[in-house]
Amino acid sequence: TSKSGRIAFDQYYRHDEINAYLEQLAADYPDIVTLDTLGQSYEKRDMKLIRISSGSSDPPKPVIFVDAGIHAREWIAPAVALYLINQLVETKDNSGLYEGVNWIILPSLNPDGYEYSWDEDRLWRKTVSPGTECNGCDANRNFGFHWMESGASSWECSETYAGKEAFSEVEARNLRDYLNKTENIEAYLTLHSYGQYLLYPWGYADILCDNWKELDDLAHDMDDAISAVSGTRYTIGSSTETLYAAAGASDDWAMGGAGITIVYTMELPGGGIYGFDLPPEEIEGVVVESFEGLKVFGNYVAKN
Ligand code: ING
Ligand code: ZN
Repeated sequence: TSKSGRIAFDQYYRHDEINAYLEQLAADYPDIVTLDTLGQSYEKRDMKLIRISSGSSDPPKPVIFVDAGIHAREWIAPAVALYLINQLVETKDNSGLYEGVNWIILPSLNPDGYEYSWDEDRLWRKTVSPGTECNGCDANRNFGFHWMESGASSWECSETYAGKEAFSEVEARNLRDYLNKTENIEAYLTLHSYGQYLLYPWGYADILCDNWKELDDLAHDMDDAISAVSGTRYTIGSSTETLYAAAGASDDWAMGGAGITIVYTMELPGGGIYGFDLPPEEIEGVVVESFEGLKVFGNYVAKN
């Protein structure tokens, strides 16, 4: 097993263990790490995030925001976020990656659903907020930008139930409020699985965002860096043209609501019987190759 710092990438971690790791980094690396919280989930779990910065803020640096775990069952996503954190903070060689940019990383955006996927139903996707007939809402259909216009359901029991109203879910509201109040966020990337896609807006309709060509080019550079490690290839394009139309996703809101210009949904590789249950022994390969893509992403934001 490989252990870099005090975390290993041959297993998945519970929400509490993820938070404990972030706390440990804040204690051990106070010069570059500060902890913050997005707020609490429906079941009052703390949604911790970590800011990684070399300190000097004059002139202010662009900020990259990365989240993972909005969908409970996509366990490889928090693992990739943790590896990104681990490599940025605990590997001296990587300090150049936060010279020109500040990173804010939130590894567990749907902690209640994530814990439910450990304890009750491995394939749980949604939040756990109670309904009448069925519980939970697809938080990635709950954001208030062209909400419910496509690819989302008004039926509570659907896997893509968009909620009673936009931002019905506290987790989505917490992300909205944080992105709104934080200055200089120039890039947003949300980690999902599976299928190996690098997707950019728009997801709500078959329309391309203004800077789609820039996003397409950068995604190809990220894909090249990933495939150089292992041969893994990503499919690149807008969410609608590449996968399907779906309104209310966090990436569309990051661009359309928060005004962030460099925006991706990254669908990591799958594995196991259902695709979401990548075996623990395959975590390492995925986190290592994905990090190469995230480096390209970070360096681009730092220089542009
Ligand atoms: N896929 C994303 C989903 O929420 C997506 C794909 C993202 C579609 C953004 C449209 C917009 O359905 C997974 N695996 O969750
Ligand atoms: Zn997902």
